[in-house]
Amino acid sequence: MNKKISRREILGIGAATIAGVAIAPYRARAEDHGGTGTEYRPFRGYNPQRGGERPYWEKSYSGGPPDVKPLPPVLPGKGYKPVVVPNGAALPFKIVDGAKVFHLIAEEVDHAFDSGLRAKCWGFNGRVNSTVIEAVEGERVRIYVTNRLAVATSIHWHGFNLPNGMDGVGGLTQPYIKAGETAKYEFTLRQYGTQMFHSHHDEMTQMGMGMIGMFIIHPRSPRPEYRVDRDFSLMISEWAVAAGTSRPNTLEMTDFNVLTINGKVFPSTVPLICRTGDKVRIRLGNLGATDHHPMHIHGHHFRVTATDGEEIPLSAQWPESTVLVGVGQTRNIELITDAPGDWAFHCHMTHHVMNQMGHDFPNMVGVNPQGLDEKLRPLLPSYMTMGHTGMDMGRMAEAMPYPRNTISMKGAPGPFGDYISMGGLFTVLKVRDQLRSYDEDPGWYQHPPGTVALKASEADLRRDGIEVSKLTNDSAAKQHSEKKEKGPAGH
Ligand SMILES: [Cu+2]
Repeated sequence: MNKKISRREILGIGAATIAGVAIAPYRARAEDHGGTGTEYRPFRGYNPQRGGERPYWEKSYSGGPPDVKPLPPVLPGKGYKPVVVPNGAALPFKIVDGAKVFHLIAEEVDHAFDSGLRAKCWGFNGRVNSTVIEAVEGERVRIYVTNRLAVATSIHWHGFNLPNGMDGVGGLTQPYIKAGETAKYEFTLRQYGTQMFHSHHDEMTQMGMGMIGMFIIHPRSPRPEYRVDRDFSLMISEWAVAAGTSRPNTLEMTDFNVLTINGKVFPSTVPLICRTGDKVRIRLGNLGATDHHPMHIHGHHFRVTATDGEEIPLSAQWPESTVLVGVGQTRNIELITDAPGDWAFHCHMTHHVMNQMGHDFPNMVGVNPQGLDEKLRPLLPSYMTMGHTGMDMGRMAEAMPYPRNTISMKGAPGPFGDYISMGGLFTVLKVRDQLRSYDEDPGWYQHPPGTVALKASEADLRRDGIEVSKLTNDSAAKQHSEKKEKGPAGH
């Protein structure tokens, strides 16, 4: 968890951009780069003054001439602040004749979900689930897709207003991109918001193998409130990787055992590092196969500010600490990180914060396995009944032999010497008063004295009349019923 994060991982700016390769002058003239219709006019967006006057029926902004004249390209750091992609990076681009040119390469990737679990997945440009395309409203984008897989594919731009023939549904709106071929997509971004892209050919296999990504479009003329200190992009997905195997099973429909953020399970998810008082946006996308994920933050509340790329008027936003991100949906949440600490941010489905969980076990909770273990040991010397103490297996896992290519169901050593009994769809929001840099993990939170839940002292127990030595199951029940009859003490 304390590894140094490279600046590139954090900034997510492509190498070509940094090196300044083939970048045209910042202010290219609009008429230089394609499109014969009228010039694109930035979406007015939500106007706080006009918020309540939205008509019941409103155009979806998808209509209009598909060949609008684009606006000049904008560079990261000049017209927008790049998103932060934990465990990933933005795709490099170059600018040619006023268009932003991207090269997406679909290929097999030997992917590490965690240090102990690798699988042959399919992804883009050497990454799985964590290659982000980032652009600005009104820009012309030209995206080459090279298919280095052994099978055909096509790429869909999920949530985009674009010409039908650029929509990327294999066989419906375009011919397949066959093995070895390179296709060209080109359109003008007539919107802004958090969108996604994914394979739209044999989806069950190809998306299940990892062919998904986030596509962030920044507004051309952002309102002052759009500016944040931290802008995170998190893609959620789910996988079925049986212990000992090295390929995701894309036939699985319900029993997923590897739940990921940007392709990683906890504890390999890079934490979200913030300063106290930062304005923070977290963009969440879900392109898993089946499951919706209620993403829950600790110690804070947020507002859901955008759904599927459309902003929610301020008057319609409400505070939450859990946002449901359904399959195929994006949600933007915004908050001020005003409480220092190491705060959990995770899916609230309890089976989704486990790693490589198998579900075909008998229920052993509360069973005393001693006799059974003794009987079986002559036959199987290393036999150990599992599950009778629950699934708190972090430490036990260290002592037990593991099948090849598996990871502990949950667990990472924490700051108190105990395991953090979480895995999967779990990350940590690290908020600090002082940070050397956003790019460096600040380590575990140093709690102010007296602010950690520790074992109660004898003095505490005595002062508050908490008698634990005399408690039996019966006396606990008796105390409870006495209380009910008499009402709360002192009344
Ligand atoms: Cu979940």
